[in-house]
Amino acid sequence: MTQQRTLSILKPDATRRNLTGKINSLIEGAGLKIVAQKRLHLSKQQAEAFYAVHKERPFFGELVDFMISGPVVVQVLEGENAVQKNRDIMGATDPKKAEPHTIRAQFAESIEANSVHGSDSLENAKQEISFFFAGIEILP
Ligand code: IDP
Ligand code: MG
Repeated sequence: MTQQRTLSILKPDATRRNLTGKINSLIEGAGLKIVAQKRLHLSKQQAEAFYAVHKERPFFGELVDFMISGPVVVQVLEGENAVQKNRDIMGATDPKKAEPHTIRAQFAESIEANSVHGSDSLENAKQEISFFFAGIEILP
C-alpha cells in the first residue's frame, strides 16, 4: 500500500468556532498523521492564488472573501492512501449531501463555510503542499 501526503486546511468557520481540536481528532482517528501544521491568516492575493483553479466559477469572489475572513490552519497529512482517505472523512462539498459522521456533516455551516479543504488528487496534493510548506517543515 502506498504512503501519500495530502494538504488539509481547517477553514475560518472552524477556527472561529474553536473546532480545530475536534477536527484533528477525527483526522488522527482515521489513521492520518499530521506531519506539518501552522495557523495563518491568508492575504487576498494568497487565497486567490491558492484557489486559482476556481477563478471562473461564480462563487470565486465569495470563496476568497470567506477564506480571508479569519485564520486558517494548514496541514500536511500523511498515511496510506491519504488523499482519498482525507476526502472520505471530509464528506461531500455540500454538507447536506455529506455522509453522516464526516467532518462536513458534523461541523460545516454551509456549502461555502464547509470547515475543511482537502487535495483532490496526488498531483494537486504535491502542488498544494509546496504552496504552503518547505520540505524542512514536514516532520513525519
Ligand atoms: P471541495 O472543497 O469539496 O473540493 P470544490 O468544488 O473544490 O469542493 O470547491 C472549493 C470550495 O469552494 C468548497 O470547499 C466550498 O468552500 C466552495 N464552494 C464550492 N461550491 C460552492 C457553491 O456552489 N457555492 C459557494 N461556495 C462553494
Ligand atoms: Mg476541491
